[in-house]
Amino acid sequence: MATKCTDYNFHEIEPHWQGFWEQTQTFRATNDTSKPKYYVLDMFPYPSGAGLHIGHPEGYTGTDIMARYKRAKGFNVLHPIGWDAFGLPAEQHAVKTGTHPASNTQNNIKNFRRQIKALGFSYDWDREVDTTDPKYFRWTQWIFLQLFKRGLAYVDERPVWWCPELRTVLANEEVVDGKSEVGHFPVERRNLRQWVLRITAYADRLLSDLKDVDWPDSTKRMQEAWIGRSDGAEILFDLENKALGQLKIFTTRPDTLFGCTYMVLAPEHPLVDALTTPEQKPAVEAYRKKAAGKSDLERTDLAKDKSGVFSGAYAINPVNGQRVPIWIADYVLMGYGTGAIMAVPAHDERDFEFAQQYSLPIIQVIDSAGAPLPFVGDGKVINSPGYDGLPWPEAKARITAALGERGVGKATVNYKLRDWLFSRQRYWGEPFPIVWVSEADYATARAARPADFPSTPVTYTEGGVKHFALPLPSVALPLELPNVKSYLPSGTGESPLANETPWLEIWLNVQTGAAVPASEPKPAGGEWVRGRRETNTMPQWAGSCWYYLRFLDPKNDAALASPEALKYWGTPDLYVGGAEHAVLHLLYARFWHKVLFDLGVVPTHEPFKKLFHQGIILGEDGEKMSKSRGNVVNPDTIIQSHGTDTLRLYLMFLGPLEAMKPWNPRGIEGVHRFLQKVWRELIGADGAVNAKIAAGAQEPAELTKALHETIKKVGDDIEALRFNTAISQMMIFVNALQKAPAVSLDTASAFVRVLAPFAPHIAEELWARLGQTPSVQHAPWPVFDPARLASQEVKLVFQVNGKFRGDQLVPVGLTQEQAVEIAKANQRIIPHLQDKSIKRVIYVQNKILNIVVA
Ligand code: ANZ
Repeated sequence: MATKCTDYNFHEIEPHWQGFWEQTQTFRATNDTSKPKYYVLDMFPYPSGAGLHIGHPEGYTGTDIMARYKRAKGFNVLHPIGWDAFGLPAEQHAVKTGTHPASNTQNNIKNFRRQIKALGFSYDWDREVDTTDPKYFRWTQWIFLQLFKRGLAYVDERPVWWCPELRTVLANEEVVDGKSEVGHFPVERRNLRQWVLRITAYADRLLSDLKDVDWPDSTKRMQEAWIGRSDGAEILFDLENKALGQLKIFTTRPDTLFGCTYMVLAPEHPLVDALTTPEQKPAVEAYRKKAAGKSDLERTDLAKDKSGVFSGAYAINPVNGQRVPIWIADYVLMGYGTGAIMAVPAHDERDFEFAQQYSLPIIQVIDSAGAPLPFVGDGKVINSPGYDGLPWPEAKARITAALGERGVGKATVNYKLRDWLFSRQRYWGEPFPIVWVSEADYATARAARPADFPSTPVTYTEGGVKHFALPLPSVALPLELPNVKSYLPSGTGESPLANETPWLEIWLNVQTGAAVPASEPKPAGGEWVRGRRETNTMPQWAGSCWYYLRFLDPKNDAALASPEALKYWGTPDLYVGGAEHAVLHLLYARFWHKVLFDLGVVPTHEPFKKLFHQGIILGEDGEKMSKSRGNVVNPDTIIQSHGTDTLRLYLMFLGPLEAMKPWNPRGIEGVHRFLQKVWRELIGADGAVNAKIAAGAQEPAELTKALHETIKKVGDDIEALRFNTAISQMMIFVNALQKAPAVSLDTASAFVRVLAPFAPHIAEELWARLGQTPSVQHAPWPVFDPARLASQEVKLVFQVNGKFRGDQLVPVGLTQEQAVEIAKANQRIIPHLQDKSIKRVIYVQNKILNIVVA
């Protein structure tokens, strides 16, 4: 049923059809395996207190157009949404106000849901998920248990980034330029016991499987760089003091061994103490202290001055027996390779600077054809007896092989990728399903459920006592968060959960995972052990690592999703979200997916076949939108003033989806007028169908041709996510519609179907008024007749005031008006027409369009 309004009253139309969709559950996805499936996914939002940002509806509109289009093309479409709702801001709010983070989170979710619903997206709201819902995070904990029992989760006392202001540990990825990514607070190094996930075990697959996904090249390259594979060798240098054994280094350039003039150990290297001569001891000690306060970034920054100290000791170069002094310097990191290097100042920039600083010898071993040192380019080996004249890669292979035969070297692969630091000292995250117990109790529990345990126990020692990590059985999940009095972290590195005695110290039933506070007597019956729960929580990345799987079967209590749902829906066919997730979320999710694949839980080895990043929308001033600049656009305001359909069209017409582009209020008026024109062409002043539209009306051939071109172009453009050019084509069609004295009902309704994915509310209304049965969402995509298409395209040159401003492929035989319309929609031309009025147009069909403006 259409609304009663006579003019284009979006205030009435939009809520009306949103209500209709909700009531009739238009977008509910059923597991109808008779149809081909299409799964289109948005990166689900973090429900912040600030509400939706304009970047959200940008990507969401793109996926929504795709979802609606694919439904019309006969696919069974899954298009879900949910909330990535654990995280720091809700907890900081709790610290400030004392309200439980859960209630703050629920309020934010409510607001986000309202805003998203007002945008008319065709989500299946029955499948909404929330990462903080115990029914959801039960499976996050379950996945952790699978990682745990496969030996992919362990604890480690390690130097981590500690942020005093946030009072938490941050992952490498959360530290940018020595500051926390959230809040930009300074961070420092601290040794803390942490949970770590062995993502490095998957480094090779994470790298090589990038070839199997259709992702933006830049994102693939970022992942490659992050994983950072280096092919080189580990080489053993004898120490001059034979009693101390050998020194192992990692190098990517064994071919430069003859140019090694000194060695460097990281200040934390375990051999430093033993190596250092008594005379050098005070200097080395002082240097180590100083280095401890610096970040890796500061230490390896090429721009920083190099510093170091001589250890007093010497190593022996395995290729020529030369004595090489051993230095200690912080530009060598303990966390990479072996924490020790052979320095080749002639061919490495950092070594070169260091050698100059401390007057160490420099020996050139690669021919630089006269280029100055350091020379890091390609060349032939020189000054290397036995290898001279060889191209360096060949010398690398031969020297590595020769060292291998003598047992002092072997080819090695190194990765920049570090294991994933997976614990946070916070309240508002998933609790670990782990209880720390004694060795004897661990043995008891392990005997009861051997399948749940890793082959090597996970342990840590504190105050001489060894603690063993006992996994809860999966039947005991979810392990919920206790209520606490204070959300403030302790500041010693322990989370607020550490203050929670009834929850924390327990008697645990080893079979069922049932718990009783330790303050009570040990329960009778069954096997009970005394333990302390893990107090860290999981990082925010955990819940978003697998949510795309939960949407397949969100209410399943027996599994994260049923095998049937996993088989039918598989993984998203299209995943759209911000490029800022290129290495974090997108790498972690790939890791978990591969583990689930190895476990036989999912049938595919990659989670996201096709990925697309929407571009950032800048403020009107061309700057990044930010509260402080006051250039933030709130979607609610536009919906109020111009309606959702206008906002949706506008966001898509602003430019290519992937492009970074500034907000432009004038453009809103433009697309709004377009929708008004669509209304006027289809609906008469009385609110009934425009009198020129009739079943079987004899419309001009031009119009029929324009329709078929539009059906084809819009369909092709949607498939390729080129929504802006699809809209230009619809504008061309509507101009033809305007000129036509008569229009067949078939043509009018076909156009409404083409418009529907973009501006679904007005399309429903028009569809109903054209006498069709709702909903247009159930109507198939119109079929174009290739015979009616323009046979070819030509390149049309655009000039403004006689100056070349761009060109574009267009169908042959465009009228002058059509050509002008295309020019007005062309991103390269728009700036030249802005704020100007068109005085004259000179048009040579199929060749050139010159627009004269003043
Ligand atoms: C000798 C050499 C000669 C090197 C030469 C480079 C050029 P990527 O490609 O990043 O893996 N290196 C090894 N371990 C290091 C550590 N813990 N901290 C700082 N630097 C380290 O770089 C590997 C190269 O970085 C290695 O190869 C080593 O220097 C240095 F003409 O060895 B090379």
